[in-house]
Amino acid sequence: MEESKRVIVFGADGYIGWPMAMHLSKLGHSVVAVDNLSRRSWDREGGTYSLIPIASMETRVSRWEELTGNEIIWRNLDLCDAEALDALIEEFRPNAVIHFAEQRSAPFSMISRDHAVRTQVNNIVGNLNLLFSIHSIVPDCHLIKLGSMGEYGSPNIDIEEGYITIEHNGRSDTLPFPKVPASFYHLSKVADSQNIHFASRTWGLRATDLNQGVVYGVQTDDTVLHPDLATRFDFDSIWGTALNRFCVQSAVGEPLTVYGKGGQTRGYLDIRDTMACITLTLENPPQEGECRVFNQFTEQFSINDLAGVVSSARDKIGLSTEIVHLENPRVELEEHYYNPRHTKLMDLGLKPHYLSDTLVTSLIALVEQYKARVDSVLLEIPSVDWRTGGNEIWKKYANKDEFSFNSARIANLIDSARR
Ligand code: NAD
Ligand code: USQ
Repeated sequence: MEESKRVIVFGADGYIGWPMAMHLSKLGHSVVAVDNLSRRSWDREGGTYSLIPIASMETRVSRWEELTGNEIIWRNLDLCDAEALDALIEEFRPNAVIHFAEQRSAPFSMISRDHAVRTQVNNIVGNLNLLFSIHSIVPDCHLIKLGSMGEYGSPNIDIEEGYITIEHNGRSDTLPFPKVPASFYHLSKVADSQNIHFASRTWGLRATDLNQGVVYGVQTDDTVLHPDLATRFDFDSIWGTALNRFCVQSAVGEPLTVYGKGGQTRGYLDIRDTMACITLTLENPPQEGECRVFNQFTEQFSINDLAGVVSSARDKIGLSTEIVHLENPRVELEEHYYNPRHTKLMDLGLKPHYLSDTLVTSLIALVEQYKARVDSVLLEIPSVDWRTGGNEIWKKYANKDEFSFNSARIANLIDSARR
């Protein structure tokens, strides 16, 4: 193993943060797990939940220590609380921090003005606070920040890893790659990336900005050790990714909801590869003043590809699946060129897992195990409309008799979204 490091994982109660905290603890690092549990309260607010039951942070940490003998220090803290953050950084003086702690749903950020403001304030202020704490207390600390491939959008040229050399009117420069994101959530990530780049240039901060694709899978070497160590699996139209939703829709006999033409293409990676990418990033820190950008994904698929893969996996076990093309609630290109470079993590030694190998054995089997917990209303509600927000579309569909929705439930969802 590499030398042991003091690492703070921010967002450690989340889908990726919890497996990451266990993984680093198992590797012998001193791990502090931090979260303000906002994700659990956003679930309560919108009536959503993880398909796989998840334990409290206290239970997770004590089960982990009991089973493995490895310690994880747990702290409930909001990154937007600058004073508390400074005190935490002073107390642990980390060699590296891994920052997952953001509102991460594009549809959530498009529900209303309030949701857009909450998303951008939470994400941009939290990240900025962290930059200041590192600069003033532990200037050599390596910031590993989770960005998103969606920051780039889908330009009609190859996407580079963070920077592009441009020749213009006889002169040339290497500049941050242009970004044209498609939600207020993704825009918050672009602002974070700019702030990190600025802090590196100005203060000499060491940073790695990981433009991650869509992550799938819930089984790592550690999450499978005990049900108390499981990580979350979202399937509703606010938090569930298209792939998760397709797996659940097919399990309960609902059609797969492809938005628009389905040519929307994105990068994807297995959660075990997320663990590997971040570990490789941690073990290979940047120089003082260097702001590295890695495009973190292993394969790319269109939404039609994903629907096809899920439906043929179900066919193999004798269950047929219908695919429907719904009017697209998002404003995005539905057919486009997509060719992002993603070699830097491979160069550091990443050995990818592939969706075709894990879909049936892992994802589909697991969803089958928990399908009795699915509330179909959460699958059926059309996602938030980018043009009108969430409240409007929920109201529109709740009033239509031909939809098989439970209207009392929908009314509750609308009320809580207004709050
Ligand atoms: P998640 O919502 O499951 O976890 C995020 C965690 O951060 C939650 O537990 C939440 O309570 C916490 N949090 C949010 N704001 C906080 C604050 N101000 N202070 C302290 N804690 C706070 O999300 P995830 O899927 O695990 O994603 C983790 C990170 O990776 C996010 O930044 C996300 O944007 C990024 N990312 C995720 C994916 C994906 O497919 N899941 C893909 C690309 C990038
Ligand atoms: N889509 C469907 N049907 C659905 C749900 C979504 O066709 O039922 C489509 C969307 O219109 C979109 C595509 O699937 O074109 C991807 O949407 P998604 O919900 O699977 O994922 P996205 O909104 O892009 O967000 C997820 C994570 C986010 C992360 C991002 C990585 O929620 O945190 O940043 O993936 S990336 O896509 O690279 O930006």
